[in-house]
Amino acid sequence: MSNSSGNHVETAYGLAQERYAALGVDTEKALEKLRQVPISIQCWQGDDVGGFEHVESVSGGGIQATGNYPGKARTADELRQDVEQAIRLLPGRHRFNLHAMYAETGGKKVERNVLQPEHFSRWIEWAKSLGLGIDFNPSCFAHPLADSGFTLSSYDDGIRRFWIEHCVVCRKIGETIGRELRTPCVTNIWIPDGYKDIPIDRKAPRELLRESLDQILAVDIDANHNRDAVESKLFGIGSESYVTGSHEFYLAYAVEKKILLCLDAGHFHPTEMISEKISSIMTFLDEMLLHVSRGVRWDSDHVVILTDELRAIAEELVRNKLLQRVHVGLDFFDASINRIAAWVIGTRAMIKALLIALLEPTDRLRELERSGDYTGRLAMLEELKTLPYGAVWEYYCEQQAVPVGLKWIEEVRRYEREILAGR
Ligand code: RNT
Ligand code: ZN
Repeated sequence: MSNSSGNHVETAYGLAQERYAALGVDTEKALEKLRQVPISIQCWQGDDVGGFEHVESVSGGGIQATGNYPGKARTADELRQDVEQAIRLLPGRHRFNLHAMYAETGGKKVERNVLQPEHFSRWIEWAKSLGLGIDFNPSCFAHPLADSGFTLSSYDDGIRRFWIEHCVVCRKIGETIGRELRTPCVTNIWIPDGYKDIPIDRKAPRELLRESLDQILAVDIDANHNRDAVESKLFGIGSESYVTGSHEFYLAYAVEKKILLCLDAGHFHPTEMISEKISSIMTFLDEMLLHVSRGVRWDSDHVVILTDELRAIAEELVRNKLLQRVHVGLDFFDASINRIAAWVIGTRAMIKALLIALLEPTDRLRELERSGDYTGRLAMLEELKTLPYGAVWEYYCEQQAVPVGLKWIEEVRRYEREILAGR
């Protein structure tokens, strides 16, 4: 970085710092807090939710990345190399969110219900070397035993048993990951189960799902190392009329079992926002997980950008002091643009949203609200939108020794020429 750009960033930061100080906001404190918030970066953006098992299956549980941008990761080594490149462009220290289908079995076929921690030892060593935590997910889709569209809520005992066993081994893997990396691993269960067309029995599959989950959670796992989460969904491709694991189902289940609830931003009606739900859920649960995503007209998993909803999510976490209790993970997969750029754009947007929220004079706004001055509240909220948070963001990037502004894309383009083009 040249001195002149460094000076420019610092000058702009100094001015911004004064503006915020006038409102009682300490920008240094905000950045100190921001540095401590990890974002869990989803492995599956790197290879279009493919995994490396090469199983034959007719259905992917409705999960499908669109696009065929060249250079996708074909092996775990390539995926690690790619995500390392993305991480070099992100300020702060983050986490990596791994799916069971990214196991490394040394060329041997290992069924998902007998996976062992050793099949993830290379991932764990890699994370250690980079100082990353890892979160984990059973892969209950893209498998012949998921082709019926049902897994943990299947009427077939054998199918159900297989997926119960898979989820149990995943919790054990999560426990090992958490212990090895000295930071608890959040293991999130999402299943695709549902019907394309109108069912006559909505209850029986839910009872089966409850029984399956009970069996999965009955296995004793150290909560210091592994935290269990369940992720709901409203509908999917091929499950338009009914999804067993609905929001109401998992909300009730998470409260009953005191486990984490996962809210995916794309898993509700298009005008229904997860930001609004966080405060209710956190009144009853100790922790939760977010899958920050961007649906466009449906659960399309577009790359996260700095939308009003993203800002609202960050505001809820900051205003209610939930940054320690709500785990922030990303869930998008776009194969129509450079996949590394997708990671960088989405993760940077999430960090920016958190920064903007941390720069809010929340105490003042709260005073206005409690004294009934709604005029003052609205006026201030509107005024805050044009404060110079961009200058604070650029200063943060510089401080963290990552490219300021659009400079990061030059790095991605160089990587595309030197590495991706050869694949
Ligand atoms: C699917 C869920 C789920 C997946 C990942 C790959 O609708 O959102 O979280 O996207 O597990
Ligand atoms: Zn999700």
